Amino acid sequence: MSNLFMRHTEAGSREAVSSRIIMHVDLDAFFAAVEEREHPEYRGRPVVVGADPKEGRGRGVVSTCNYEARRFGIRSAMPISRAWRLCKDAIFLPVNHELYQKVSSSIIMILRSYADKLEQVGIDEAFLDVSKRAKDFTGAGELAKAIKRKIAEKERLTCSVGIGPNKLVAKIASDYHKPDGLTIVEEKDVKAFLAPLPVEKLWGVGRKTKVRLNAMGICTIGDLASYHNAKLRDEFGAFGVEFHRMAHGIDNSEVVEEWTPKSFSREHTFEEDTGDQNLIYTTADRLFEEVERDVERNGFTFQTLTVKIRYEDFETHTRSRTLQSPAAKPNALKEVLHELVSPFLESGRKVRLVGVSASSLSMKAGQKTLI
Ligand code: TTP
Ligand code: MG
Repeated sequence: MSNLFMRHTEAGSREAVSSRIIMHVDLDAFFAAVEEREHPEYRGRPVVVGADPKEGRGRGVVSTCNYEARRFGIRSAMPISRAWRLCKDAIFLPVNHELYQKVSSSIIMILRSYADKLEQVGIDEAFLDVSKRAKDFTGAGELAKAIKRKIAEKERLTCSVGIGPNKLVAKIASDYHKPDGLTIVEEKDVKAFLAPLPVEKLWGVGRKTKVRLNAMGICTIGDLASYHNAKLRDEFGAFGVEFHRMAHGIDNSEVVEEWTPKSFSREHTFEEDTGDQNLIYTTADRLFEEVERDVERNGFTFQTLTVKIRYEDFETHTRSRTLQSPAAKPNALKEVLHELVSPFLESGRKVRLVGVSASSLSMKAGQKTLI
């Protein structure tokens, strides 16, 4: 297959564009799989990585769990107490970030050796542009099998791979068959592949957008693709137009070599809901110091500071401030932090969780390191 094909542009003219072959690789049950690898005696048993369940009294959340635990209905981000009730016999483990980070770096290095261009998008996933490496989609499938073999051999882990003509399709394809999947969607099959999938599989369609789309009678990506473009624009503005393009499987975004994390954040769930303002401020200070250290260590500066508060009834709010210059002094930043926290405490409501995040990151001058 030639890597050149003719595309009809929106203006109706024809232009030659080079077709791309993009791969998305996502590790299966990443944190839990690493733990299983380190402790072969856990194999075959449900494993949950996250906060301490404290026999059902634990107040944090599940980071992830293996597929055995998923059979009990346990999922990422679920309260750990609920996970415990769903499967008391599961093996509950704390998050060992340092270890997962090490494994992640080694996997990214393996992936890099198979790609023309690689974009890491999270701790356990990456996009690979393999247009030059693979002659066609069949060749890309062989490449994916070689990658899977290499990861199994070197890191004793499995991953799921999606291959498509762009990042959007590749990402949806890698999620299509998990764990240990390989899904190849050629350009000619894109619309048929996407059509039956629920709309929330598309980028940017979160829970609220899904509800609005469903209310308009749009449940599948196929429904969205055949919906009036103009009506979508009326309802969602520029996003509506983008949704329509995505529903047709169009995505021209490049695989960008240098991935920059969007933010660094930390949060803390109190042992007991608290109205103790002193405790809330000192916890926010500690989280802020940890976040600042992460930002610094990874060679970034940040400009936006966000505080998250969850009240005892789970109502959650955030408040942000964008600073004029990124290099403010730590003490001045703490003042900003306290100004962000204080309005949340005025009502006297008890607080369950406090979180701090730093975003609008830029690379420090002269630095070229990535996580
Ligand atoms: P994911 O790739 O979303 O999940 P996963 O690898 O555990 O499982 P899957 O087989 O479905 O891909 O996330 C990668 C890691 O990021 C995950 O192992 C743990 C962490 N994580 C959290 O800490 N909290 C979360 O809410 C999610 C979704 C992930
Ligand atoms: Mg994963």
